[in-house]
Order: sequence, then structure tokens, then C-alpha cells
Amino acid sequence: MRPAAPFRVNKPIHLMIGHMADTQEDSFFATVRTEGYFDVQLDTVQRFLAGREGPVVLVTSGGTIVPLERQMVRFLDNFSAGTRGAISAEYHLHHTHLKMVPTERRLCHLSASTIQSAALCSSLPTRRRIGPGHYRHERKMLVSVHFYTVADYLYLLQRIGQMLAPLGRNAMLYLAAAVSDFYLPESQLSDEGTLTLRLEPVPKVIRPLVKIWCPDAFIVSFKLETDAALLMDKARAALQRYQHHCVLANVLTERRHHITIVRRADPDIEIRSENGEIEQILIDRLLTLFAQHRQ
Ligand code: PAZ
Repeated sequence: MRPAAPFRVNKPIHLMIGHMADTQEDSFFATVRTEGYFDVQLDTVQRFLAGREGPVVLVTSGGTIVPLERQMVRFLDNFSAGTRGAISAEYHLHHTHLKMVPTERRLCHLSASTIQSAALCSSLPTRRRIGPGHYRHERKMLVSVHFYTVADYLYLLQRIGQMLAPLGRNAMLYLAAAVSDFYLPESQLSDEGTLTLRLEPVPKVIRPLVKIWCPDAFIVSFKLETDAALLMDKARAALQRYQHHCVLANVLTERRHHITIVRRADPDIEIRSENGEIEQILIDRLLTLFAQHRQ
């Protein structure tokens, strides 16, 4: 469970943020204690995917916390409210071929003000063979998976990415979660006494996601900046570095009404919304690009 009283700091904390030149995913994942912890959730995902033929979208949402102690009471948090992911998941479901259109904010439980989530949405009904030439349509279109720490998040992203790999070009990953840039290695987690922190950079797992875990999927990441002057260069640099399909560039203060879809070889697409929810226009455009990717 998420601790009830975050930041009840009653001992001195000295915070240092350091850059390590060559942190590897392996050493990061070695610090993740996962034994059996996610089995039930991953099993639910497996069952959701079993027999699914149509496109599936993974939406990640919310912030990721960094524990400061083994028995976690204190942690570092980042700001995301999870609104982007929750609304986006809802608009992905609007595009289903079933008429199961949510008319209200039914996915508000995905909001990270209560919980951080990854949602898997299917944009086509599952068909299960029930006899020669006969199929039954399954109604379940959404499954959600919950995480708290940055390690939880990246571990689940790896495992679910691998589960999506057999869908090939029919999988889309829409990575809206705000991933902490730094973490505290397990060996430095505090047991008691004064806490001095030297945070290490969290590995950028988008590289193995694109190259190894889920190589044929349509992968969309977000880039958030507070300084608009830096945003586009950073978005393009991320695309060049990781070779995925789109970066959705947004500035913190304008994120509700302006997003730029940045692609490697094609012109940018500006998405603006003054009144309605920007995610409606955004998901519409992305699903067109996803359809082109699947052809
Ligand atoms: O969750 P929210 O609606 O408050 O904010 C959404 C967002 C700004 C976290 C998202 O649009 C985003 O940019 N996510 C990626 C952040 C990052 O660069 O890690």
C-alpha cells in the first residue's frame, strides 16, 4: 500500500544528485525486489492478452516514487497527477469497434492522485474460437495494473512489453507516466540514523524496449520540459537516440492545450485545444499513425 503520510521527515536528509557515466539496466534491475510481488497482476495481463487478435494499447500514467528506506515511510515523488494517462485511456476506448463508449470520466480511478497505473486497452473486441468457424466476442476491453516505485514501473514495463511482443505491429505503447530521473541504489537505502543521499540516474529503458523487448510495436513517449526553448531539441534528440516512433513534446504550463507530435522523418504535428480535452484530438491523430504503422 502507498504510505499514508508521505514526507513525515523527522531526521536530517542531505540530498545530492550525481551523474554516473555508464549506469546499465542490468545493475538497476538487480536492485528490484520483485519475487512474486507482481505475479497476480501479470497473470491478469496474460489472461487479457490470451487469444486477442486486434490491436492493443498500453497506456502508462502517473508519477513514480523513489524509496529512501528499506521499510519505506519516506520517498521522493514527482508531480504527475495521472490526468493525461486516464483521459487518454478513455479516448483509446472511444475508438473501440464495440459501442462500449464511456460517457463520463469512468476511468478516473486511473488518476495518480490515488494510484499510478498502466492500462492495457484493446481497440478491438477479442474473438475466441468456440467451435469450428464460430467465435464468441469477449466484452472486456481494459485491464489496469498498479505500480508505486520507479523500479516497479520499469520492471512492469519490461514484462508487459515482452508480453506484447507477439502482437508485433498490433501493439502500441503510450508512455505518459512521469518517470523519475534518479533513484537510490538498494545498498544505500537507509535503515536508521542520518540519511545522506547520492542519487544515481535511472536507466533509459526505452532503448531495450525498442530494440529487444517489443521491437515491432508502435512506441510513443512523452517529453516534458519547463523551458519551452529546450523542448523541441530534447524531443528530437530522444527520437534519434532511441529510434522509436513519436515523441509527444509538452511544456509543463501548457500541457493541457498544446502538444507537438515529433517524428523522425516526417513533419511535426501541432495539437492544440483551447476548450475541449486535448487528448481527444491527440489520440485521434495517433491512432491514424498507428493504423499506418500496422499496414
Ligand atoms: O499526469 P499529468 O496529466 O499531470 O501530466 C502529464 C505529464 C506532463 C506527466 C505527461 O504529459 C508527460 O509529459 N509525461 C512524461 C514526463 C517525462 O518527461 O518523464
